[in-house]
Formats: sequence, structure tokens, C-alpha cells
Amino acid sequence: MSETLENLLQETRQFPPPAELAENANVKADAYKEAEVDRLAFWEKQARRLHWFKEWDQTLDWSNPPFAKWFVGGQLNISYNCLDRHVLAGQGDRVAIHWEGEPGDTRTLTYNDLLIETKKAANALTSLGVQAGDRVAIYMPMIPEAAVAMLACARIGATHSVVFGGFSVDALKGRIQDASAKVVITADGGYRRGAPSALKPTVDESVAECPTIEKVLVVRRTGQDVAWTDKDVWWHDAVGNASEEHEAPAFDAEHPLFILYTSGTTAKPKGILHTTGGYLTQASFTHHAVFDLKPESDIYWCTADIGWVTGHSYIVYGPLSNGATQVMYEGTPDTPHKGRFWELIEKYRVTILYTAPTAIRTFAKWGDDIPAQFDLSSLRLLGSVGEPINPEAWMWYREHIGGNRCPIVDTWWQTETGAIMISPLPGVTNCKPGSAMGPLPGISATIVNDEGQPTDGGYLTLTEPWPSMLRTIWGDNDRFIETYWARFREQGYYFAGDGAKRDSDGAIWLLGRVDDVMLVSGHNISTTEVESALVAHPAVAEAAVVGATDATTGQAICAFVILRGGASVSEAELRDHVGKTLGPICKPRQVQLVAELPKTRSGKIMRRLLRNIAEKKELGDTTTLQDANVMQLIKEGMQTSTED
Ligand code: 6R9
Repeated sequence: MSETLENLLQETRQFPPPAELAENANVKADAYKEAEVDRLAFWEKQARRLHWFKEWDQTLDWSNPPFAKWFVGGQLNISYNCLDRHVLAGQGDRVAIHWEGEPGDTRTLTYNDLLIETKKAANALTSLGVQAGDRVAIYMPMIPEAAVAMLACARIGATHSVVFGGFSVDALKGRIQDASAKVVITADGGYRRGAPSALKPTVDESVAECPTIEKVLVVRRTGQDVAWTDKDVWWHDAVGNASEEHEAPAFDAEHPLFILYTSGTTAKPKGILHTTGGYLTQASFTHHAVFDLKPESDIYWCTADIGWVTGHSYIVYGPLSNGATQVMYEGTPDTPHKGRFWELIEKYRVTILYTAPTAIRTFAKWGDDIPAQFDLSSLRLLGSVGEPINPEAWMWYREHIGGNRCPIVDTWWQTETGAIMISPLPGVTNCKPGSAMGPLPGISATIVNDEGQPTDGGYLTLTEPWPSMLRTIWGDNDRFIETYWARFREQGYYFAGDGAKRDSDGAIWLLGRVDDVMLVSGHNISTTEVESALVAHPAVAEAAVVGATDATTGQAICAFVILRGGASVSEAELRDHVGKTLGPICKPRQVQLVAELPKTRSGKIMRRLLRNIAEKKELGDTTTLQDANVMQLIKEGMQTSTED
């Protein structure tokens, strides 16, 4: 980006918090002031929401940046904080997880149940030879044992590395090898799109080339046939027969908790390392503050997979540390029908829903009539994460899911940040559709230009260390420095890789990855704003925009558009619509109607692939793009070329 990002999209709608929510909010406006006066004292106060076996001597050691130590000298156990603590406080009978399998089978686990299962799993892992500091890979479907496996690792100080259950042999193998994991925890399979989907064969093939693996612990979920080696152990044998007694040992605040791999687009995956005390402090506080969770009455549901950081922080560690009752769902949103999510919300009387823009846009595409068939009146708060949420998708979410009464928290954060960084507080903030609004109390973010100077449109940076920050890239301190801290070395800022703008009220708007920013006739134009303009057209459900090399303008805007069910519109009309909304410079050179967009496994649009397509086709035949088979090929190519 040579200059700053253009400030294009004007959004004037605003939604204040519902009065009752504001009055009873867990965190109110004074928190901002409090954190501003003394940031470290603010985080100490949040750390005290947890149970420490030994209090820290120093809140933050930042003497060797960018290597932070938080709550130095403090000792705690994460599993104790998520489980024992609630049971000891008399909440053992509270439901922790309402689990729903894709075929419709269900399980209910109280905090007592979850604690017992975790203690048994901790004992089983110990007898399999796992010790504090060892790495354990977890490759599982969305079943309660996945959470138990994570909590059991945390309980004995083993560092878990969860690998998304949809990943291939190469991805799993690479991650096991990079972390030198000793044990893999997996299942025979899980249910996806109405059928059992095997996991064990992928593990077998991977483990054959991973000499560090000593044991493979296998949950029986689907009952499908599995090959068996002498490393394999059934969960129901090892955990089933283990003792229910297990005392949680104290670990140092900086003890490694987990590694989670994130690959960006092309490069070798980075093993993002998170540690114990600071991570749990911020995951727990942000869950309490941003979702306003009332553990006695709320039913919380985060639809992420535990293979992503959202599942780590907002299914396992945040909610459980706060004693939440939550829904956990194994399958896909359209199995056996497209109203499955809404059916579950009605069934469990879900009050807080946390999902992704890609899902919201898909629901909008499927049609308003589907959620309208269900009783969603239990909902009181909605959240969004993973991508910029276009204002129209935000409005659709508000109206069709939230019944125009629920605040929406658009939460910006990353695997690297560990927990939410920029988000409204639902009882305080006047939300604008499409804006993550501002940094949470205790968080410092600034938008800067190439020189690292504050600006209204440019790079998003984090200017002060935060408790749940990544500590390094596993085994590669140099890459950690290079990737996140070299760009604004002089200022000492963390560079997030995202573009953002600040509006005249100071609200922050995320504009996508800076690698995706388009340079058109000397103007820096964000993909997000053009996509949002397209999605604002009534016929459009989803849009992805890329800049393709162009002889006259440097780059030209190419748009790939999915229409809403039953809608039809001409390419010219969409081009004009963007031109009218954002100005003629933003008028796409071409608009292609497509059936699907290439996305990562976590649902983020992969613009890089579309850019390749747009560039190759720019001089010739563009009709092939309308061919669904081409998109199918893109999708297949995507699955072999990238795993994230
Ligand atoms: C939590 C998660 C991180 C990247 C991040 C940004 C994008 C996430 C967003 C958002 C705009 C939001 N992102 N939340 N962009 N608004 N509310 O998604 O982590 O998978 O590591 O991705 O996702 O580009 O840099 P991760």
C-alpha cells in the first residue's frame, strides 16, 4: 500500500444497546476509563477473576520485546479454572454442554460429568506416558471428547495441537512433525452431511511417517471399521477404566498451553504458541464482557469448530472458565435441512449466538423464509467473527435472526491474538452495521500509514502487549519477529496484516487483508468495501472482489457474485450499482455470476485463487468462469494446494 486506503463506504445507521441489557451489563463504560488510567492494574483485576494457586510477582515483563511474559511467577491450572472451581462452588449439576450429533443423537454433560471425564482422560494420558511439556495432537470431530481431550491435556500440562478434522494426511503429518507430538487423540470418524466421515485412516497414514508418535487414542463415535495397530488404544478402554481421582497440579503462568497452526495463504503453516495465565485471563474476560454471559440463565452457542482458534477460546476456555451452559453441534448447517441451526436455537432456547459472516451470507442466500419457520425469540445477543461482515449481512442477521432486538457484536481478532481485541461492548456501544467499533478496554490499537504514523485508512496495528498475545511461532523465533514485529519495528507495534479505516466518530472498520488491497489508477481500494457495496444490492447474496493486472489502470476490479435464491440481475446493473455507491473508480471491470466461491476450511474467501483466474482470463474467454465446473476445479485445486 503506497498511500492510505480510500474511505469509500458511508454507513450512517446506528443501534444503541437495548436499555435492559445496558443496565445489567457485565461490563459498563467505566471499564474503558479504568483501563486507560492503569492498563496493567486493569488486567490484574481480570486475572483475579480466575483461581491462582500462587499469585504473580510481576504483571508484565516486556523487557525483551517482542517476547512477553504475563503474570510472572503466578501459578494456576486451566482445567481447574474451567471445571473444579465451578463444581467446588456448588455448580456441579449445571449443564456445561448440550451436545447434538448430526444424526440427532444427543448428550448432556454437567460440569460434574465434564470434570470426571477430564480427570479420567488426564489419568489415561499420564498412563500412556504423556508428561507436562509433551505435545499431543488432537484430530477429532465435534464431540464432547474433543473438549475433554483439550482440558485433560491442559490439566496435566501437555501442550495440545488441535488439527481441524477436515485436514488431509499431509497437513496432519506436517503439524505432528513440526511439534514432535507424542500422542494423537482421534476418533473412528464423525458425522458430516448425513454420513459417517472417517478420520482414523488419515491418522494411520500420517502416523506411519511420524516416528515421535507413541500412542493413538481413538474415540468410538461412528462405529465404522478401523484398521488397528499396536500403537492404537480405544478411548473407552483407556479413559473408561481410568481413575476418577486427579488433583490438578499448578503450572507456571507462562507454561505452554497450546499450539495452533495457521497458514495464511501459501506459506508453511505457523505454529502459533499460546501460554497459560495471560491467555485464560483474556479469553475469560472477553467472553464475559463481549457476550455479557449470565451463567445462571444464558444458553450460549458458538458454531465454530474446535479446530479453529474460535473453538479454543469461545467454546472451550472462555465459556467453561465462566461456567457457561452451551450448545455444541457436530454437523453442518444444512443437514438434514437448511433450518438446522434455527431448529437447535428453538430446541435449546439459545440466548447468545456466535457465528461467521460466511454462514450469515449463506443463510441469507437460502432465504428469509427458513429462519422464519422457527421460534428464535430466546436470542438476546448475536456475535460475528472471521471476516469483515458487510453492512447488509449485518442488517440481515439483525432482522431475520435477532428479531431487530439483539445487539450484534462484530469481534475482530486472530489466532495470534488469542482472544477478542476489537469489538463493541453490547451494553455500552452504539453499534454501526459492519464496524467492529473499537478496541476493548485494556487493548491498544492504531491505524497507521507506511511510516507508522496514525492515519484514517491504512494498516491495523496493536501498540501495547496484551495478555493473550502469541508468545512465538513454535520453534521459529526469527519468523515470529519477521512476520509480526518487523514491519513497524521502530514503533514497536504488532502488525496484524489487516487494512482498516477509522470514521469520523472513531469507529474502526476492518477492510480485509492488506495483501488483497487493490491499486486502481493510483487509488488504494479495499476488497471489503466493494464487496459490501455489491452485497447491498437486493439481488446479491455474496461477493468476492479481486484486483487483476490491467494495462491502463494498474489493477482492475473483478467481482465474483452469488445471487440470492430466485434473483436475477444483469452484469451492467451491478457494475453501475457499485459505481453509484462508491464512485466511478470502483466500478468493476467485470462481474461474474458464480454458484460458489472458493473458501478456506474456516469459511474465509480465498481471493488469491480468484485473482489467478481473473488474471489468466482477462484477455480472452471469460465465459468459462460461469461454468460451475470451473469453480469446482478451483475448489478441488484449493483443497490440494492449501489446507487452511
Ligand atoms: C478469529 C479468527 C484472523 C483474520 C484476521 C482478519 C479476519 C477475523 C474479523 C476479521 C474483519 C472481523 N477477521 N475477525 N475481519 N472483522 N470481525 O478468525 O482468527 O482464523 O486467525 O483469522 O480473520 O483478516 O486477521 P484467524
